[in-house]
Amino acid sequence: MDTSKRFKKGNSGCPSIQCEANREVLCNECASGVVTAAHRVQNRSVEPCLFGKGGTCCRNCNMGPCQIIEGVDAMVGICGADAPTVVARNFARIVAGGAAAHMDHGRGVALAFLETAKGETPYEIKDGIKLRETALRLGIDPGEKSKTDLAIEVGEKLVSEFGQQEGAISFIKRAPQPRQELWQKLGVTPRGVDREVVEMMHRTHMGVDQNYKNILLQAARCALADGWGASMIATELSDIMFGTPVPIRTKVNIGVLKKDEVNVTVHGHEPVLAEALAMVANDPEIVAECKKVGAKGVNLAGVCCTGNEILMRRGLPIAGSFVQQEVVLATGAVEAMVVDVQCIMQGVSPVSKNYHTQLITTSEKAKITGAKHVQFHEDKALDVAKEIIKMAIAKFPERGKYCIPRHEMDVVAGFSHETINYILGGRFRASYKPLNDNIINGRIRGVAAIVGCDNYRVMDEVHVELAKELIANDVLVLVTGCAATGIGRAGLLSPEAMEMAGDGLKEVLEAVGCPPVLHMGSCVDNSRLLIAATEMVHTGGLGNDISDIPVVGCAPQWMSEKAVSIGQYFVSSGAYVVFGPSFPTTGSQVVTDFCFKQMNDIYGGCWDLAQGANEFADKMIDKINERRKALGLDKKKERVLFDMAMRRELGSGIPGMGCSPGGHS
Ligand code: SF4
Ligand code: MSK
Repeated sequence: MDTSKRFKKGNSGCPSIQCEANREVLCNECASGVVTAAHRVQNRSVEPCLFGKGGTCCRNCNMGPCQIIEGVDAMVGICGADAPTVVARNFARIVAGGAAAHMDHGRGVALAFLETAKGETPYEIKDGIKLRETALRLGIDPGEKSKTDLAIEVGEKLVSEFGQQEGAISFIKRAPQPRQELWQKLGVTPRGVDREVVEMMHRTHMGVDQNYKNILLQAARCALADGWGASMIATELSDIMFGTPVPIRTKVNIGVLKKDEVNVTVHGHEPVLAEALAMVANDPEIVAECKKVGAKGVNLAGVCCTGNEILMRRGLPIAGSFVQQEVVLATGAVEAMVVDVQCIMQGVSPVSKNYHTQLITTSEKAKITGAKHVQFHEDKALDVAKEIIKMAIAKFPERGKYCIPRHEMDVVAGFSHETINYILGGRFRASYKPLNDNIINGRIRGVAAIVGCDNYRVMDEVHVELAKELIANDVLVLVTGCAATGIGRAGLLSPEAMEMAGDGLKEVLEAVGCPPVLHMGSCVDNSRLLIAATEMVHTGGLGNDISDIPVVGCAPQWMSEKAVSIGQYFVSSGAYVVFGPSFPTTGSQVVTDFCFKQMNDIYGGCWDLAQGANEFADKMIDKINERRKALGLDKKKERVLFDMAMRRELGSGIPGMGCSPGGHS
């Protein structure tokens, strides 16, 4: 079937969306005939199935599919499975799916690291200090070992943890001691990375684990193997290999595409190919090829989390978040979109067919009908990167009508845990002490993480409005993933945005000179947030565990299974996590109560659900205040309540605002 024709009939045109950059592209003649997710979501005539939405549809065996209704005796599965069992199984499989994606990403980075350590790739070991620190954490004595020998030992140890069967994964020891003891007591300490996903899939097979609490314990173990295992391995080894991020200025939004350069967008998640493309983009051979076709050079820009990886480390711009991936192509100005794995909509293939754009897949795990496949190999990284860029250059003369919107926004990114430590304490006394002190003295109310995807089913600017409300209430905000890109588009990732912060937070930000919202990286980099929270505990004065500190998290527009795995590893680590606009267990009140209430008794952290920026802010600030009270820090800090007029007031003066592409007007 020719998928390029599939979405063309009758539903293209100018969709109703709030995002100015997206509207400028999709309502332009250059996008005529193009159909994107913005159109598909509008034209969908069937609402999501209630059984699927609430987690009560089971298709784990061929006696089904069975649709279950909690409390109705006749509406259990043919096998007798009740709603809590089915909902817990479905939830656990979402966690396993998300964790598996991070695990395969982490394994890829670890194998590339080992090859690099052995001198078999063009990459290098850039951060020798972090290599030594990581070795020590793994129980490896760096002694007088050469960088090469040490890197090989570290690489071999971490690669082995993917297939480890017994014991505990190494980075779990970075968690606060009481947390490690709790996990041990509950039996949720991950034994190996892959093992926990395999066991999760086994236990949710027909006729195995049929106690929802027991299923959810393994879901916790599986998620912890992601956060404190695979994701942390991916982040730490990427930092050692490609450099630990430091603050860097760059731009985001579709306007970063260039009219006189060959635009190559890198989309997906893995940093290895994007790094290679960045290494060759200014090669004299490539520059000469560009000249031949009348282009000034190659403009490398990111989409989704591959974008966040090269933004954090190289300062390359991000053209779009998840919901903008097809819109970026609909500019008609992209010579090649190069994709690796995860969050790549199949819709990019038919959209690319409307233009000269070459869609290129590069992973044997992720091929797309209609795309050209160029297999990436780390050992030939630069050759493959040059081949891809030359394909893009060859497309430049074929560029037809195009429309690059004027929207782009300055951002400052690159806030790794190490950087925050340095900014707060300085090179010689790097420490989180100033952060803890300012939380204790009340200038900073607490810390909130806004993470995860953007989503065409969400109706308004939740990320941006929420971030504004949090900082105005003296809450320092940390962001990752596509939420970071959306918040960046609205101007909140620049130091100038400190004007929107409450007086206390502003005073601190002025002293250290950083934005009120700190971009900490891609979705695997949520492991940086675990380390930051742990560091706050170790610094002292805010309790003994992550469940004590005034820190909360949220994913208001979650889309991917990875977000659920991330949420669960934060909950199991003691954080309060709010998701929206829906939660996948609502078909069972029993399981939902367990996630929203009883998990708090078990882990000191739990899930919650909210819709709209106000409700998110209410719940998150209430939880921060509750934790402050428990720590005896509740003397100050009246809550500032926001109405729409106040929001507009805060937004004024920030050009290019109003770009949550999920929003329908
Ligand atoms: Fe139905 Fe049970 Fe089979 Fe699920 S496992 S499809 S509930 S019979
Ligand atoms: S890319 S997982 S849409 S953050 Fe990491 Fe963005 Fe969510 Fe994909």
